[in-house]
Amino acid sequence: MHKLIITMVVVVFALIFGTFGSFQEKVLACSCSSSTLAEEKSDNERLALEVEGMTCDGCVETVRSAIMDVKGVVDCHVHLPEKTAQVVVKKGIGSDKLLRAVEEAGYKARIVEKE
Ligand SMILES: [Cu+2]
Repeated sequence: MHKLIITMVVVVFALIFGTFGSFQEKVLACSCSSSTLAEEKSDNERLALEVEGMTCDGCVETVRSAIMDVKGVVDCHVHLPEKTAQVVVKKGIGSDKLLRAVEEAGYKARIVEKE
């Protein structure tokens, strides 16, 4: 009789732990998909442009707004002393669009670095 009770207790525990096991899997699966979302958020790439012809802060602002107007551009920092523009774009955005935008604003640009 005691053996039967012990067996039943073991079976019940096994069932509980079995359920918990799949529950944990579900929780893990959940956190996995949320980390995929986080990766989608950082699904950007950085481009460094060398910009020719900038002489003052006005130029910097012109170049910056020209780049920011390009669809897919997330962020842009233009540095006058280094004559560079650090641009964060959504992956898959052609860098030629950025170069064209800068040229249309009256400056020359080329890609110096791509991560
Ligand atoms: Cu200027």
